[in-house]
Amino acid sequence: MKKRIMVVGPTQSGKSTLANVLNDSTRPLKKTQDVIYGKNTIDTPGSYIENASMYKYLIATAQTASHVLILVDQSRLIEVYPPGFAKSFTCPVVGVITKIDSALENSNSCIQQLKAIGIIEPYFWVSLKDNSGVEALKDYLSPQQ
Ligand SMILES: Nc1nc2c(ncn2[C@@H]2O[C@H](COP(=O)(O)OP(=O)(O)O)[C@@H](O)[C@H]2O)c(=O)[nH]1
Ligand SMILES: [Mg+2]
Repeated sequence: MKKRIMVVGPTQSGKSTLANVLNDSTRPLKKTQDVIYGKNTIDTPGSYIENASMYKYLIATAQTASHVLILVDQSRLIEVYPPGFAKSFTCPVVGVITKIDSALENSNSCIQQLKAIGIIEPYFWVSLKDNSGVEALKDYLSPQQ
């Protein structure tokens, strides 16, 4: 079975936008309670990380993933991830800070969150508004590596 990149994050953190970029697609950004399999990605609902009772679905879905991307939204500081959550996954976990075009003052808090989740660097800083940081992330995730 083909392994895909799983995208995890709270509602509105930019998961579906990032999935589109990783799929070179323009699927409409509609809110969904379902897992969406794209060409290269598994886009998960925000509710899966916003409710502890749903973590088991994230962990089960990650069984077929090549990587798990954990998104932290710089524009809106909220703490949804439990400490050490990265250890729930057997595949590599990658920290991605999204919406870096806004609220620069939050950047240190985003790093602290990723550390508390138990993710090791490098972290990837992306803005999908101006597509910054996307190529570095794509290169890191590409199968040749
Ligand atoms: N300013 C800014 N807005 C973004 C960025 N990425 C996504 N958005 C917007 O944030 C909103 C939520 O994005 P979406 O991908 O649907 O988030 P999801 O709920 O995590 O799937 C949409 O209106 C996007 O256009 C970004 O890098 N910068
Ligand atoms: Mg979405």
